[in-house]
Amino acid sequence: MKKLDDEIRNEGSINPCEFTDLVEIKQQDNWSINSRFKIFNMKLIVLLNIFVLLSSAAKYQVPSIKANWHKAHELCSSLGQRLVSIESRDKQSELQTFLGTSDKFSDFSRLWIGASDLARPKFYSWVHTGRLVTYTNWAPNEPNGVNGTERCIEIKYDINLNTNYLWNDNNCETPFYFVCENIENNIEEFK
Ligand SMILES: [Ca+2]
Repeated sequence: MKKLDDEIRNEGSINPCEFTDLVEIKQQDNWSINSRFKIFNMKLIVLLNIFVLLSSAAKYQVPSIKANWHKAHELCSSLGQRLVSIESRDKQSELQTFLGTSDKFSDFSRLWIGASDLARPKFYSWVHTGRLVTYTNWAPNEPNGVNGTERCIEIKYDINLNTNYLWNDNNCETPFYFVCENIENNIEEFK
């Protein structure tokens, strides 16, 4: 009877060799879990970046046509959008991210944005809201209003320049590509 009790008691025990194997399996499991966690994090980061790009791509567009500033304003309106406003550094950064993915954007790009001083010389305002331009990203020595003919704002990219995506006032009649953006239903914008 004692022999039988000993056999039953020992049935659930683990000999030293089996225990070593289990520790190795446990370590392998931990490594596997850590690796899978890292891969999951990497996938999550990639997905978030794709989401940001798709979100900005859906918000902005560069139509496949060059137009003077006035026509650009009309065309954006006809698309249910507006010529883009850039009211902050964050918005400027967001737009730059989008432009880098646009097929109309090249190493030497010039695009109209929605500001001019047509309403009042030397006082730039956003065409969609009439608000004065406060945040600016002018290129050096701009706006220079050459001969009084440069009244509309473009955003410029030149791969040879150290600084880019800077603003310049230019002749409103010059045909450039332009950036339209969705109109946000934000009543605060008009207050
Ligand atoms: Ca200029």
